Amino acid sequence: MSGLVVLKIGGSVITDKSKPFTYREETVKRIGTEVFRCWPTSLIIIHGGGSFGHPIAKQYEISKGYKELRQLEGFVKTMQAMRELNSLVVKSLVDAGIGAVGMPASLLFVTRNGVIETALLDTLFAALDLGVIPVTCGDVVFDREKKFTVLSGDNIAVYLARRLRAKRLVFAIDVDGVYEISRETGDKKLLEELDRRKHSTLLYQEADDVTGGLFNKVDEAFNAVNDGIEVLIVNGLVEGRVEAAVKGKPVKGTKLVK
Ligand code: IP8
Repeated sequence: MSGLVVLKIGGSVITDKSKPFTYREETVKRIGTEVFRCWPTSLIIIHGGGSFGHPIAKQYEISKGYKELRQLEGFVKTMQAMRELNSLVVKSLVDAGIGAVGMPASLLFVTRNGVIETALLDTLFAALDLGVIPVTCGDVVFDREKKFTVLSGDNIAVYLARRLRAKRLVFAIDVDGVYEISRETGDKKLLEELDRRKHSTLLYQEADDVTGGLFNKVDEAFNAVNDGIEVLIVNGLVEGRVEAAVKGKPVKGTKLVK
């Protein structure tokens, strides 16, 4: 699908991560209007877990897989929280005038040791074919080894971009891109371009996310870069950046390069 763009919107953009279950409706509606202006670009949207999915998944240690009975409660509660967040995101996008269809990832993917092994993508393909936007999310999923795990929206975004041969993969996060932080002075410099070698030398802030934060996102995204997909990381909290990135126009952010 040569014209396809995959857009991952971070949980820190769509929720306030400092307060459980705090949805940023106005932000998602504003991103929705930007996405609306990208029509007729073929698009898949994936969003993160933010203050809906991560606190519960962390509390019940869902990423470790099934160890004890009490985790089942955490598994279903995390799934419930992500369904709720997915519905809220889809509603805001529809309010912005977009034909958006929610598809929680727990129904699309089965993993083995956290890696996607089965992807049931018929409904996603049908939606794309119809010209409506599939909206999936990081989620708890069934896992063939661990019984269950957490599948990050970042991994889903890279998987779909590679499998569907997208032309561009855009990550909307809550800062301007990837920064180089000086070990001596602590000064921060936004990297307009980042290659894998440099990535392995950078200091990344310790992630509070159960799925590994910015390091995991960038590390995983280099697999898409290797496949020739353009990968951009932009600030989703700043008006206009998502639109420019999806359209392939010049934009402040970090481009991953070989
Ligand atoms: O925020 C994680 O997705 P991410 C989803 O994209 C859950 O890493 C359930 C915590």
